[in-house]
Amino acid sequence: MKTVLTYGTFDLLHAGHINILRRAKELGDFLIVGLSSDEFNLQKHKESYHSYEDRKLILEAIRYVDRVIPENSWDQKVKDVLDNKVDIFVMGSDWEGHFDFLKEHCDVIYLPRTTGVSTTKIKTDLQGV
Ligand code: C2G
Repeated sequence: MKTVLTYGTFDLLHAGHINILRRAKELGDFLIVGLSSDEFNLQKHKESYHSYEDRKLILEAIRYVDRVIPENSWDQKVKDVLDNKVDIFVMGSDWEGHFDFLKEHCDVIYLPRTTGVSTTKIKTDLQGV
């Protein structure tokens, strides 16, 4: 069994999120998502609309996602990869190169971001609606 791991906030779920989750799952058999906690989001200078619990509920309803674990810090990835026997780490191309340190533990693949959609754009477009 080939285990894939990815991370994110996944707030206001959109096609870009689904595209990366689908493509990540296509690379293996079991997809684990490290979901940013509300507290960690603050470290990423992000504030999500949905709580961690709701974002987790939504992710767990997606056919591509097999397990959701909390992402509480920048420093947990190596442990997560080892603890979960991860074969492939996947992130969108906006993170190209940021996680190459994981290459000694697993394959690291950056997939092209879906253009034209983002949580920030959704929030901006809906302002004043
Ligand atoms: N993504 C994408 N296309 C978009 C928007 C997002 O492919 N139009 C991808 C991102 O590249 C990322 C994933 O969807 O791989 C989740 O995106 P976010 O929820 O914005 O997560 P991010 O803030 O990038 O958090 O430790 C890693 C961080 O937790 C990543």
